[in-house]
Formats: sequence, structure tokens, C-alpha cells
Amino acid sequence: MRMPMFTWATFVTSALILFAFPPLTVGLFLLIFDRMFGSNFFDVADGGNTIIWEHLFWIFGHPEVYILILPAFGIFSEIFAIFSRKRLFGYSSMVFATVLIGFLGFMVWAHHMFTTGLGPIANAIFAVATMAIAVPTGIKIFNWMFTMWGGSIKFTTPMLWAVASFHHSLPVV
Ligand SMILES: [Cu+2]
Repeated sequence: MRMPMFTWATFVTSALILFAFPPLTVGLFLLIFDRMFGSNFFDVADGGNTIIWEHLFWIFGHPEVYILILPAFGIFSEIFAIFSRKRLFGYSSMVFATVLIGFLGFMVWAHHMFTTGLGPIANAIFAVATMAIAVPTGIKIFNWMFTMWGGSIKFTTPMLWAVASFHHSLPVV
């Protein structure tokens, strides 16, 4: 619990890479077998199932969103502290929120598949799980704001980048 936040962020990102990439690798292998060797994993006309491809892709694809944003979150934590001339507010809750975002990132992949016909119960569960990520993300945003609160803020180029992009990038996630 004495590591810099950027180190924590890249550590959690590495764990996400470790678990997110194998499903994509499996999906690509099955796809190559369909296209080159005449197997029927995904071809509906031959008794395959396209939805399985969607699952394999998005079990990778949603964690990938966090593989991209978590290192940036780690950079934000360093920049806000340094250019406010204060310690990062709520360090341990920041570590907890990063790990929780990484974990929940694996529980929400079907929000990319709401129109594929999984049914209202599955859709509702994945919708609620998706909204649950707003809690650890909110912890981070409030910690960043409390870090800047009362600090001697310097709007250097990195600070402008961090303030603008945490404001701008979150709706995309
Ligand atoms: Cu997603």
C-alpha cells in the first residue's frame, strides 16, 4: 500500500490483459477454423451460433475498455496530486476502486449485446452490473476533486490535459 497510483493502475491493467486476451485468442482460433478448414462454430446456415462469437469477443472487448482507461486514471492521480501540491486524497480507497473497476469490468460484457435476444432477465442483470461500476468510478472522481480542493493548483499542460480528459472521457466508458 505504498506504491504510486500509476503503478497500481498498470498492475491491475496487466491482470486484465492476462484474463481478457485468452477469450479473444480462442474466438479467433475458432473463426480461423471456420474460414480456412470448414468447421461450423459461427455459421448459422451450417448449425453454428454467431452469438458465441459475440460472447467471446465482448468478454475480451469490455475489459479492453479498462485496459485503455485505467493507466490514464493512474496518470490522473499523479498529475492532480503534483499540480495541486497536495498528497492524493483517499489513497487506499483509490487502490480499492481500481481493483473493483478491474473486477467488475469482467461482469458487464453483455451490455454490448442487448439486442441479440438474451432475454429481459439477462439484460437487466448486465444493466445493473454496468451501473454498479459508476460507484468505484465515482469514488475516484471525488478523490481527484478532493485532491485539488484547497490545493495551490497550477494549470500546467499536463494538468489541463488531466482535468479536460477525465471530464470528457467518462461518458464513453
Ligand atoms: Cu462495455
